[in-house]
Amino acid sequence: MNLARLVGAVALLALAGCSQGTPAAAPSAPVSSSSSAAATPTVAVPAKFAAGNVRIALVRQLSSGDYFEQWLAGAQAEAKALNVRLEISSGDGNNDKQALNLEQAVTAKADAIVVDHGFAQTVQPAIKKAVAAKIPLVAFDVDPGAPEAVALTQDDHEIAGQALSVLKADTGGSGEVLYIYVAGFAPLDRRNETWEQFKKDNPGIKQVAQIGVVNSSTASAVADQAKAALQANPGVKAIFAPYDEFAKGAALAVKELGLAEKVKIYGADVSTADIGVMTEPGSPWVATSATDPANVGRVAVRAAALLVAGSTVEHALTVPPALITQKGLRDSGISSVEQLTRAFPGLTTPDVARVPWAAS
Ligand code: SR1
Repeated sequence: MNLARLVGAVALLALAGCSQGTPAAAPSAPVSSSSSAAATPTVAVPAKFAAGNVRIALVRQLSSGDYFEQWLAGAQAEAKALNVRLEISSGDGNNDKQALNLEQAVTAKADAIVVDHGFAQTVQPAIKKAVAAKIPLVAFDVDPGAPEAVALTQDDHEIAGQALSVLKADTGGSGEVLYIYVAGFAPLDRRNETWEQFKKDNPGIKQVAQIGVVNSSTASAVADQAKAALQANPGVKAIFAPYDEFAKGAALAVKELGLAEKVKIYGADVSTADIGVMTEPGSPWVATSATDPANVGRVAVRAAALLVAGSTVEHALTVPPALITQKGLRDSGISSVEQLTRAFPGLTTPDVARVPWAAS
């Protein structure tokens, strides 16, 4: 992709950049900014890292789906770069199993623990044990309930807000909407807060049905639910689906019912497969707001590594999203997350939990 095309891509995709809550109307050209410039190490590698003696336990609630696979790939790449052993477990959607895995990480005296998703009531008791055992802990997308832990999130209010800004522009702020949501997942709960406020601010928007399921085959389960909901509500013109597995399921339902001209989808997250779905001919998925999940996985491991080294890390770390539209993707010929992150350096956040002894 040449430079002129990249500049066009930036304008077309309306990248939110690094400023939370402020879609960049006129984003800067896609050259390295100070936040994305490669940095050379400023301090020596701590002995424990140099010796390969650092173990970080990654305790996951979920592992299937594009988002979670990309996130893990980023975490593994960062662990390799920092010479850290990443000990990975997943509850595979079973919260009790995740809690048990977390207890085991505490018992095994990991040097640090990253908790990836989970329900507060099932992980907080074991997080308290980690804190009592002085094991540093980073909690991604789950409230750790402990001020000693670092809480890492994406800016979920902004994710919902960006997608809904396109829904509002497309619908003129009125019409029947199908909403996809499952309560209890912290990022979805935060996006739901924005949706609730959006409905208050836009009384012409009518939520006619709510569906949703999170399991190991979320997209196909949601597709079945969405088909039924669309058949029961023929006036629906928009679907708010703020998780990419929801959006993929919704897209499948809309296409199978032959409604792609009439019903548009506003989602969250991005992957190469998602970009494929958004850009295929006749796709109803017109906008998504997303971080680069691999970058977020990298940030989680960096934050944990800093804590192991005794460095101070802010209690709350937030990764900003970018607004990505179907039109922008098509016009700029972007077909993969790799191309997307090249076009948008703001999707990579090396200054969030920067590790001073590592090159970035
Ligand atoms: C079931 S929770 C799914 C969400 O977790 C991450 O925050 C992703 O953005 C995804 O949408």
